[in-house]
Amino acid sequence: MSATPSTRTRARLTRTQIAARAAYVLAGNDRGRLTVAAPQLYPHMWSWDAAFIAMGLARVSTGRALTELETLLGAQWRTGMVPHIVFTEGETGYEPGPHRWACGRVCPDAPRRPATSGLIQPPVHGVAVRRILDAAHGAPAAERRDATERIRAMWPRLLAWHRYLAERRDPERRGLLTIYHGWESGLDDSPRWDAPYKNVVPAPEFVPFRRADLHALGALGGAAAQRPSDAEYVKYQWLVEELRRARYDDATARRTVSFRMADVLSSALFAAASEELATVADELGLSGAEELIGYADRFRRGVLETADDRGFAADVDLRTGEVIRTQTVAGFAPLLSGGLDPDRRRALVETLVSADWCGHPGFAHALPPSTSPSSSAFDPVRYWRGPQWPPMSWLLIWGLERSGEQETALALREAALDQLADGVFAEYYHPFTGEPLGARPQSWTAAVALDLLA
Ligand code: 2M8
Repeated sequence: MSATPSTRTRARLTRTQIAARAAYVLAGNDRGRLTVAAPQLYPHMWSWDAAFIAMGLARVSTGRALTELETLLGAQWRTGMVPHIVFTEGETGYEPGPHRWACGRVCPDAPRRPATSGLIQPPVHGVAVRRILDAAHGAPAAERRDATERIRAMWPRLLAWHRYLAERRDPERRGLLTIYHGWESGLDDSPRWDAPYKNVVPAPEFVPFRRADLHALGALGGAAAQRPSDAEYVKYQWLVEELRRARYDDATARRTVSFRMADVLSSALFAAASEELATVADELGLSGAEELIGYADRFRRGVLETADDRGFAADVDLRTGEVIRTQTVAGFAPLLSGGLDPDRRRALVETLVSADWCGHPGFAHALPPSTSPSSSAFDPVRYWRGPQWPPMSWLLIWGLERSGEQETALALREAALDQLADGVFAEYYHPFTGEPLGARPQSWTAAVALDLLA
């Protein structure tokens, strides 16, 4: 057992203190034009972290929030792909680092500088843009004008990103995004990927490299049991190798990479972000609103087609056509995409608050665990296999609000703020003890705190 005191004995911050400390954390992790995801464990910019960070920064300065997105979009590939990592120069503490990805060397579509990874992450950036514009509405005129101009300037890149996803990651127009790596889902070692990872078998001559993550977490006092296992990590590394051999070309990757899943959660987020961006286009008189609404409709339909009679959604293994049903938080994707009929929406919300999920009587905070405690795959400390993740709580609160489920949204918001009152801003939390786990301070955790308080 860890020596960390339980939430019951740890000091609790007031809401004002949470906000002040969260802003302080973001300032500490600020490297000028980007905010590192977490100083020791993730000393670079991550794509979906950057979107959440921008939402939090928007509560402090919409200008600084936009800088975050500009930095990320500045690393966009010629195809429109927004890479999952933008590497900060001179920082060698993370593996796989730039030399292992070798994107600029093997793929003509990748920028030479900055160095990036060759994967994607969930496309929540449009949600951030919408929220920055909303925050700008309440800002002084000069700040508002600046925000509007900068959103206009980044618009072609945002559209190119959505086009890339719709065209290259869903060429068969199922309304579901293809991913080639669990890392692309953002929920790296989720039980969602256990079955497909069985088919990922590194070549016998493949030599796995040193796991920098365990070293960094160890320095923070965290245990290896909080991270994905070694057996999984070898597969993660092997998939990077397969993608590099495919020169990060989507058509080649589709044929050669041994992991090809339709990710229901990313698809729901893509539908939602497309819808949000369409409202930005309308408001600012920008092109593409109809196209974006088209993506929102197509991907919403794709998500809902995977849902069972309680509205619970599933991923699809595109190599076999098999629908993979797991008891993970991704099942709530329809609350993010919207579009469920009222009966199934009610049923899904009831599932969410039931004892199998947020309402487990032993939980320190009634928040969504990454995996249901009733699943045999549940592990309360291991990464995306059980712990509660603040950005995931944020997404569900946001989705519930958009779906008109205000009461449940409010209850989750209160619980989330209660969890964050420990002031640690941890990467994830033990659902039963409330103990902070993983990296700390984690930027997106601080960012969602700021947004929840706004
Ligand atoms: C985690 O993923 C990275 C790989 O992308 C890692 O474990 O090294 C995930 O939690 C991911 O969702 C997150 O964006 C990233 C940085 O916070 O860390």
